[in-house]
Amino acid sequence: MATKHENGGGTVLERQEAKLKPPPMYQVLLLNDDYTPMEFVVAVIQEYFNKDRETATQIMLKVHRDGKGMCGVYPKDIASTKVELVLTHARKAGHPLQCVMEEA
Ligand code: TYC
Repeated sequence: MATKHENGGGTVLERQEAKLKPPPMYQVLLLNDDYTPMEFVVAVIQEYFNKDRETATQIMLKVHRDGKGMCGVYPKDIASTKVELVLTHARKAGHPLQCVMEEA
């Protein structure tokens, strides 16, 4: 990566790797509740977080036991979109499932 600086006659390409910080990443978490069916949660984790059935089941059981669990880590806009898609899907199905993001 380089940036252009005009300097009279020519253009200088200046290195700037050291100035560029990686973008902040966000964990997407599911929260436990007493009403959303386990099977629905497993399907959500498979569909929206690209996990296989075994991994999705383990994440769901961790949420069920511990109250919350991480489904993935993404840049801010992708994490935000996943939260909205999961919440919309859950509400359409009539389930109170909660999905949140927090900086990793
Ligand atoms: N606790 C729910 C039940 O017993 C299952 C569940 C798991 C709900 C994970 C939400 O994020 C969740 N049916």
